[in-house]
Amino acid sequence: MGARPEIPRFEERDGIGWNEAGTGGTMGYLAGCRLWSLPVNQKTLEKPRTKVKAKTQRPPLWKVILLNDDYTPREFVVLVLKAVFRMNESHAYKVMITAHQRGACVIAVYTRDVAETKAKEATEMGRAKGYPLYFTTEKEA
Ligand code: TYC
Repeated sequence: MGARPEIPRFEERDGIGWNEAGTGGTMGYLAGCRLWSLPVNQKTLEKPRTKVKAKTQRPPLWKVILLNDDYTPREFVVLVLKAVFRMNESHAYKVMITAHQRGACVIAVYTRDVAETKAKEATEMGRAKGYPLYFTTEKEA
């Protein structure tokens, strides 16, 4: 006869991949994982033919936005950005001046909890000194 193919057949039935060996055995795969194997000959392909799609999802990110006002001293804004958002002097200055000139500036993105906590903390630092400094949050598109 000689009808048996060199490469074992692979079919999918009932969500299970069946990899039939040339002479000796059968292997079952479900979603790319080997379920069992019986003695097989050398021609059996061990590599799963189905790919498992990764289902991990990143959490949505939230922007922290700094709003300009006419009263908070520039140096104080820089101080808060360094303290709460761990910016160095030159980055904090650039962020402050962007908010000052354009009215607002997205300063960082975090998970929702972290963004809200930092925005509150930074706003509270201004409030404690009697400044209207304000940080808000917004979900990233
Ligand atoms: N506009 C303020 C001033 O001229 C400084 C300032 C900058 C305040 C950025 C808030 O988000 C701000 N003193």
